[in-house]
Amino acid sequence: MSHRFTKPFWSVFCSIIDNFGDIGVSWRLSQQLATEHGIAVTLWVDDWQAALRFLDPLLSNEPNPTSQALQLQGVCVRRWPQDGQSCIEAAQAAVIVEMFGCELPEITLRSMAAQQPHPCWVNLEYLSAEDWVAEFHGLPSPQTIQGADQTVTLQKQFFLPGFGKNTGGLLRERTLIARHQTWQNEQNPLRHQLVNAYGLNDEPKLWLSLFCYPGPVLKNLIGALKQDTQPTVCIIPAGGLANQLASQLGRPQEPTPGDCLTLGNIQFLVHPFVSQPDYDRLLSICDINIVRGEDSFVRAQWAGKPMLWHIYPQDDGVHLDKLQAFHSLYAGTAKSGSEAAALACWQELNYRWNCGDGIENLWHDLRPHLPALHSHARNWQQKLAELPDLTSSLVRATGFAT
Ligand code: TRH
Repeated sequence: MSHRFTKPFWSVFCSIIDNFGDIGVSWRLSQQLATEHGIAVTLWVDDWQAALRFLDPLLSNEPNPTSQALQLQGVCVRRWPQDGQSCIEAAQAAVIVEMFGCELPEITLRSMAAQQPHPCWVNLEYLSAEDWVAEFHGLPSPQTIQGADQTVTLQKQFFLPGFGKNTGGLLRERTLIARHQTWQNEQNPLRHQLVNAYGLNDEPKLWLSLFCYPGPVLKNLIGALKQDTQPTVCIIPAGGLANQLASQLGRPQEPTPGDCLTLGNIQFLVHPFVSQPDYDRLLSICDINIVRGEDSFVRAQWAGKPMLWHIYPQDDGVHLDKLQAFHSLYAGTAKSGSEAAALACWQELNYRWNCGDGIENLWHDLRPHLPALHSHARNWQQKLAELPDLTSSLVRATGFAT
């Protein structure tokens, strides 16, 4: 497919359901389209205040409280079209990306139908390691739009991220693997900066980052970690998760960035919510990353370090099928008997933990397997990096390859 647009303009629509996963992925994609593919992108977000909170670590100035748009790193971030004019403007794009099946404004749809040629329309879906992803990736989904005087059928295309070559792949910036290499070469000084910043007395032996959902899983994890006999640090973002941790440790006050909470041999360092690149650096220098949702889960894999994944829980329990699909794929690439044994132990722990069970014994059993898990995580990172990255695949699929 080729396009008449010389300076392509894309509209990316993001509805922020909860947390920062939806905006996290949408921002990453938009930014990569702009900086690596020279595409003019407008990212439309429905929850403007949540978007500002997420982007805050990247902003040099406090945004004007009444503004509805900002220009950041080559991306125009705008408040979801509120009036007829901006709905029409949003539709004047060469490509419309609907993130995670969010519903586009009615006027935008009608305006897309009125354009010749119609914009290319893509629904970028959530990530899953399940087999059906390869079958559904790229399929068209005809949409009937009722225009002013006629009915028009637009083709919406499914674009499904995934771990295999017949999927849309994963978001990966061009320099990401090299940046991890650099951070890991500088791991000791980078860790030392944190030791100094938090005034720790001992150099910890084990470094963890912790970003799971609040609730019983945190309690079960703390129950397991507190048995550790060597000095451990666990870096946790300020907010709901750190508040639950503090209340479980019997601290009356909500912790703030810079606080350090101690439990036996573990020191929990309360960290500010940092920018995505700074979060990548944190993942790079930890021994185990405990991540969640979609984006932090993918970023932990790019860090090439062992991880635990708290999958986004769904009421109908389908998340456990998704979890097991990923386990099979990940553990299926073990390169030695020791990696296979490590991954069997890891799988059991990660599954039981996601089911809300206690994991004290499993955590104890996992610890000697860390070197094998690390070597597997590095191989997995390299294997994934052989696939095309999601943004390049999307640009190609829409006919804008440079
Ligand atoms: O936001 P998440 O919990 O999960 C999402 C949403 O809940 C979404 O509705 C759901 O559908 C989806 O999961 C499956 O977690 P996730 O995806 O890891 O997103 C968090 C983002 O925040 C990610 O881009 C990483 C980023 N982040 C930072 O930039 N700085 C930080 O300090 C931390 C801890 C995270």
